[in-house]
Amino acid sequence: WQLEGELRHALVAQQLVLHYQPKVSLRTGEIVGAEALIRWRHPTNGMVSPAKFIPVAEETGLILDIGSWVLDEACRQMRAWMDAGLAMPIIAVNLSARQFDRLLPNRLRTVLERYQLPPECLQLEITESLLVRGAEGVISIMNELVAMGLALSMDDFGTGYSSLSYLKKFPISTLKIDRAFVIGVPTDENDCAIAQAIITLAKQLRQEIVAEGVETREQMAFLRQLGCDQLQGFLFSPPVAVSDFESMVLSGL
Ligand code: G
Ligand code: G
Ligand code: NA
Ligand code: MN
Repeated sequence: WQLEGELRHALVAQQLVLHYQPKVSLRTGEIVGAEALIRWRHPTNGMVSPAKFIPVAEETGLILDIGSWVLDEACRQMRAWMDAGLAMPIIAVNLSARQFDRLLPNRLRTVLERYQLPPECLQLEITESLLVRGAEGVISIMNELVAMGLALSMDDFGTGYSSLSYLKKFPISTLKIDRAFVIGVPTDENDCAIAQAIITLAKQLRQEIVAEGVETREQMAFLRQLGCDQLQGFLFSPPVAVSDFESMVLSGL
C-alpha cells in the first residue's frame, strides 16, 4: 500500500514532527502541561493530520515504531525545556492500544532514563478502546506504569463505549471530557447535563478532570462552575509548532 510505504519512509526521513497544545489550569490560568500531537510534514502534500495516517499506522503495525519515536521525541523535548529553564510540569503523549504490551513499561523506563526525566513529568493518554478489551493483562501493565510513577489519562471520555465503571476498574488519574460534549455547553441542556454528570462522578472518584475543545469564554465559565481542573482548546491555542509553543509559554497566554 502506497501510504504505508510513504509513512515508513517519513519516519526515517524525519518528516514526522510533534506539535504542542497547552493544558491550562482553571485555578491559576497558567499553562501546566503540553499535549504532544504528531504531524507529518509531507514533502508535497504539506502538513498531514494524524487523523489521516494514524489509522493506517495502526492497521499495519507501523504505530509501534511511530509510537516509540513520539515517546522519544517528547521526552527529548521535555529535557530540552528543563535544560533551558522553561517551566513545563507535564508532557502528555497519546498511546495507541497496540503500543500497550508487556514491553511498554521497559520501553518507558529506558526513555525516561535516557533523558534523565522523573516519571511524574510524563502523562500517557489512552483511549477507551484499550479499556474495552479489558484484559487482565492490560490492567497489570497499567498498574506497573502507575507504580513507576507515570500518570494515565483517559482521552475522549464519553464517546465510544465509555462506561463510568472504567473509572473504578482501571488505575486512571485523569479524565478528559471529549469535546463532543463541550461544544454544546452552556446552551445545550443535554450536553450540560452530561458534562455535569461526568464531572460530578469523576470528582467523587478523585479524578483530575480536563475538558477538551474549549473554544469560548462561556464554556470556560460553565466548566469552572462545575469544578473542572484543566482546559484545553482553541480558546487558548490550537496545537502549534515547538517554537510557537515556547514563545507562548514565555510570554504567557
Ligand atoms: O490534534 P489532532 O488533529 O492533531 O489529532 C487527531 C487525532 O490523532 C487525535 O485523535 C489524536 O489523539 C491522534 N494523535 C495525535 N498524535 C498522536 C500520537 O502521537 N499517537 C497516537 N496514537 N495518536 C495521536
Ligand atoms: O483525540 P485527541 O483528544 O487526542 O485529539 C485532539 C484533537 O482535537 C486534535 O485534532 C486537536 O487539533 C483538536 N482540538 C484541540 N482543541 C480543539 C478545539 O478547541 N476545537 C476543535 N474543534 N478541535 C480541537
Ligand atoms: Na489526546
Ligand atoms: Mn481527546
